[in-house]
Amino acid sequence: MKVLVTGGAGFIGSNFIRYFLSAHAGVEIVNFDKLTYAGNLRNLADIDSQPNYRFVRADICDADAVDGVLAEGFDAVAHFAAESHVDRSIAGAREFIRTNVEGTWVMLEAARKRKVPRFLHVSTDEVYGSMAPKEMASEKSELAPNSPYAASKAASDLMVRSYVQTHKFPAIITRCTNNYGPYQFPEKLIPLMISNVLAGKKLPVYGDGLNERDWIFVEDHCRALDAVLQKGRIGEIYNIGSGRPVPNIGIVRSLLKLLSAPDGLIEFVQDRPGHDRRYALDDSKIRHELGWQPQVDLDAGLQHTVDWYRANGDWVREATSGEYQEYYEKFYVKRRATLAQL
Ligand code: NAD
Ligand code: TDX
Repeated sequence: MKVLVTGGAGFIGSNFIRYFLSAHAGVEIVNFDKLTYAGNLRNLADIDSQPNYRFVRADICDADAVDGVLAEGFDAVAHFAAESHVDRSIAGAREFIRTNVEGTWVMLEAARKRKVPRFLHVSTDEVYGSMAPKEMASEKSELAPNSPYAASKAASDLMVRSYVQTHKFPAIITRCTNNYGPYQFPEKLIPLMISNVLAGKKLPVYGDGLNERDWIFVEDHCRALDAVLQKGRIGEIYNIGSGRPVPNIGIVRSLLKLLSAPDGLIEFVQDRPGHDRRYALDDSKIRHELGWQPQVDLDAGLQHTVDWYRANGDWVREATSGEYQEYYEKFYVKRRATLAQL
């Protein structure tokens, strides 16, 4: 199976590539990524010289670049590339519209022309908006996005749907809850809190800290995506979650405990505008239909994540200083040139 992964230098994409290459023999992956601030090729440093993996630096909005790669022929596209941080979408939504909406359309159009047999669109629970206490969103729930990020993802989901309906395009949509784990950029709640504790900084908790998120360990998400890619039904949507929403303050206190740091580091700060109170998903469809279920419980996943950030101080330092952005020119290009000469 040859898969084009977009956004593979980001958090979930890089975990997916590592997982997919180790889970299946004889597969091939091309990683297509623009390397925005969120793209870090260091995430794949351990596999970037494997012969069944290749990186292409390009923008999904560049139709010629996308078509040029798809011309090679692929069995599937796994489309992760997106602007993904809610706070950045509040500061400015332009890139979210460009990459998430226009970029997804470019991908769909190119994949349709090249007759790609399977297209996995990786989306989010945020498209359903905020849930009331005890309420859970199923795949049939209405879309009610509240942030510009969520609205851009909902728009991309609807564009995918239109290609399925109009062009009989073979796409599947997944909507997952909040991911955490190794290689997550320290702007998102869990890696930000861990790296702030390690740097002796305060932990900014928005509002009253009682907003709930349903955290899933990134490898469980990758396993779910693999199952959908292999066995999911074309035209369907699959929710993916862990079934256990937790208030943010609970997560922050658990991290402090694991890091043996005092609660006094917590600082309640001004709330995020339009801050969704609660995300919760009914994911019984993927569990029943594809036999998937999460394998890593929250305590074990948080422990593993804290251990990883502690053991990878260089990665954290480079991610925080911006040094990681030099990795492509300084190391990746050179290493590939050396390998090509051998
Ligand atoms: P991320 O921000 O860590 O990575 C995004 C990647 O996309 C980066 O490598 C970046 O360089 C690349 N990219 C951005 N714009 C691009 C463009 N125009 N062309 C090519 N590449 C581009 O994101 P993530 O957290 O890994 O999320 C991946 C996908 O999963 C996104 O579609 C996101 O909406 C979705 N998702 C994320 C979560 C979560 O908790 N992080 C949960 C559910 C769904
Ligand atoms: O400094 C912070 N303090 C804080 O209290 C940050 C960065 C976040 N928060 C809160 C806001 C949210 O309630 O923590 C919660 C999680 O925040 P984020 O990590 O920014 O994630 P969220 O906004 O929930 O969105 C995430 O999950 C769904 C991903 O960023 C999205 O890409 C994904 O689609």
